[in-house]
Amino acid sequence: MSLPQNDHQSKTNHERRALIAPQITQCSCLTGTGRSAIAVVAVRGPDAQEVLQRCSRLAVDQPASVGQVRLGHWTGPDAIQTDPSPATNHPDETVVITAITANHWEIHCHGGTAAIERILADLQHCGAQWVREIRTESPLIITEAEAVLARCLTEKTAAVALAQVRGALLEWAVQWQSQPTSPEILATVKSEAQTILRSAEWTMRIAQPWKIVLVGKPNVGKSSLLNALVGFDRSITFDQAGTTRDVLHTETVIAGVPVRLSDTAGIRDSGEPIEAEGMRRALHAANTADLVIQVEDATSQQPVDFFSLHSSIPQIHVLNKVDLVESRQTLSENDVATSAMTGVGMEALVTLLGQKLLQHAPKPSEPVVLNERQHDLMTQIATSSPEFQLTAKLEALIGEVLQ
Ligand SMILES: Nc1nc2c(ncn2[C@@H]2O[C@H](COP(=O)(O)OP(=O)(O)OP(=O)(O)O)[C@@H](O)[C@H]2O)c(=O)[nH]1
Ligand SMILES: [Mg+2]
Repeated sequence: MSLPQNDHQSKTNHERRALIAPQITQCSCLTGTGRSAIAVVAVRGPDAQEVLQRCSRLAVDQPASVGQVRLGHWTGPDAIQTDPSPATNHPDETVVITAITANHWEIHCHGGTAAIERILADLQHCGAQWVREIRTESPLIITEAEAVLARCLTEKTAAVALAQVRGALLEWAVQWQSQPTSPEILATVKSEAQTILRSAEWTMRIAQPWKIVLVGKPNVGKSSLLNALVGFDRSITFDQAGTTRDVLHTETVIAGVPVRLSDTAGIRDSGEPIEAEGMRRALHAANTADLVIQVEDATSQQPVDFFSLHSSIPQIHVLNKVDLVESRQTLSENDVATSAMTGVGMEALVTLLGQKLLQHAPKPSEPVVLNERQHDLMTQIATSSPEFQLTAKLEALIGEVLQ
């Protein structure tokens, strides 16, 4: 079998990877106990590649590169690699092999206990140490990313955290840490740090749902729109102003982003104490939202009049009940005409919501900051003076290696 060659790796690359791989080669089953369709066995450490080469053969004999997913056969230790049916005690097992890094491999095999036990036994025979859970001597930057990844709710957000677990930000910091500091290097690092910070508002909160709040006058169709967005009757809707009294939440996913939608009481002049409290809560929810959907009634004879909220809060204006009007008013690019009743315009609304939610999202493989600590250090790097101690700040960003 052919696995990635080490000869292209510079010393820096090798050192970088050593930061996120255990010092001895270890193997472990990552999937839970009990039977399942597929199991995943991980091998990590300095001899991971060699151990795999002794036990398996790729279906296509071309070197596998990091990130590739390759079909292969588990032949067992030191079977004759050119013989498709080596005379071992076990028949070949079909597996899928992928290199997460040069020192970190995953074997996806049949989920039955026999296949898992055989693979783990073969790996141990070749010198890997079995552990219940592979604990790496990871620097803080990696363990922080692992903690965020564990809380991510969608594939899109998890992909961003996973890239950091695999070392995107670590590699960025190690790469510059190993360079001699010169004015040119400092300028490049500062500029790259500023680029990383551009997505910080998005990346620092990927483990929490984005707060989207619907506000508007009574009876415009806020609750109906929320129900149409989530696909079930979460809120009571009724042809009477003042139906919704409190703030009502429901969670869903829009464009791969987890969101918490909040329906609120309609805003109008009212002396009724419960309704007034509902309106106070509605405005508070709107002013602390990540995105506000302001709803107006398309049948209203009054000129369209949206509330003025804090200017930093992104907003979408929705003209609802368009099924009841003959001609629509002209809409700007942040406006959508909908009918919660017939579904007209709902797709456009979801598309616009997705655009707003993903406006500052990074590409999944980009280095990003995931928490306040990383953000503070990146800000110091991005705004540093020429005397600034770049290496020390990058070291602080990487953090101590946790045993
Ligand atoms: N024809 C039509 N009727 C709608 C539409 N959206 C909502 N309605 C109706 O309008 C009435 C009010 O809808 P709600 O969703 O309860 O309005 P709301 O804004 O939540 O009202 P409050 O909770 O009182 O503030 C209900 O009878 C709905 O069925 C729409 O797009 N078209
Ligand atoms: Mg309502």
